[in-house]
Amino acid sequence: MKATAKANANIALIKYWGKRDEALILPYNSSISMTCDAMETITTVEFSENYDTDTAIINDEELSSDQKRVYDHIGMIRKMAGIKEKAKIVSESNFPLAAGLASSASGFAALTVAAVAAAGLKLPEKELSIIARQGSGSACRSILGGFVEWKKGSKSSDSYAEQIAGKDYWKDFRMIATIVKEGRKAISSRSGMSQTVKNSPYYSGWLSSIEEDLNRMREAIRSRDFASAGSIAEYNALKMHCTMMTSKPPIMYWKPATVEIMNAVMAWREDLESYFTMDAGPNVKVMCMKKDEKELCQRLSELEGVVKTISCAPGSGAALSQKHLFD
Ligand code: 2P0
Repeated sequence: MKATAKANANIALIKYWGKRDEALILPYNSSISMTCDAMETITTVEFSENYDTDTAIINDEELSSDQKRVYDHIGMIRKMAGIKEKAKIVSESNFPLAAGLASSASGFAALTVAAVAAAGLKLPEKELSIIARQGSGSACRSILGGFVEWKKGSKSSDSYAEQIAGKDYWKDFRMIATIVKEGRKAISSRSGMSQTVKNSPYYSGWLSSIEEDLNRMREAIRSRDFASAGSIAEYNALKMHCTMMTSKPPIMYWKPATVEIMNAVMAWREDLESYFTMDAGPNVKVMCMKKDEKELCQRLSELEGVVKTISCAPGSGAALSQKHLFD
């Protein structure tokens, strides 16, 4: 059987950084994100007796068998469905991969929804989120649209994402992914967070400040308070990066252009209210309200190190589509 799904990327306002269980991908802390409408992955999965092995083609490149995560994920879903057929997977994203732009989030969310349907299963969002989480933690948030919280839970069955507010609740919120010249990241977030948990002296400080950030962010979203949401998100991202920079060896995702954008956003704030957040890569995501979107994109693209901007409004959760990527 064949099925196709679409999923948007998500950008965290309160970050996930560190696993208490690396096999099941259970996080040390809950996180909150916005699903982003302009960054999308489409994936078609077909299980068939005609295939001798699992194959995956991602943005026109075939994955080798040692890129195990995708094949492990398919294997897990195949086992759940009690089927034997091998799978063909074709996936396309409309934004740069592996640059701290949440490509694994939209990728594993789309893969989960497509593979579950192709395997003949019908599952509620909660179960899809639990499955997506085991492919890539942040993917559990991309199952849902709008503003989303991934509850850390106490075990696998209660660690999944729930919606705080739908995509139409705060339509004017914008997340502008600002792509810099330096490109792809040097160290994967998976190994980066594992090292940080092991040896950053500030990781305990990160964890002890999270509950307050989560409470304040939920409240800022519910009351559509942009100054609070932006400033809490910005400070939360800086705290996360400080835990990375103080691990051994240090993890430094920032490039000169990253710092240039952060400084510019702070300087512009007097006449143009915006806030920044960064993930496991050199690109910066800048938050603003719709009324300032055009002017902000213009100013960002005039900065020396900026290649392009991708402006996102709150987007939909993952969903099946009738348009397959192969016959
Ligand atoms: C986040 N990031 O909350 C954080 C902030 C990066 C920085 O989730 O190992 O690709 O597959 O669970 O989900 C990136 O981590 O890591 C991430 P795995 P994932 O968005």
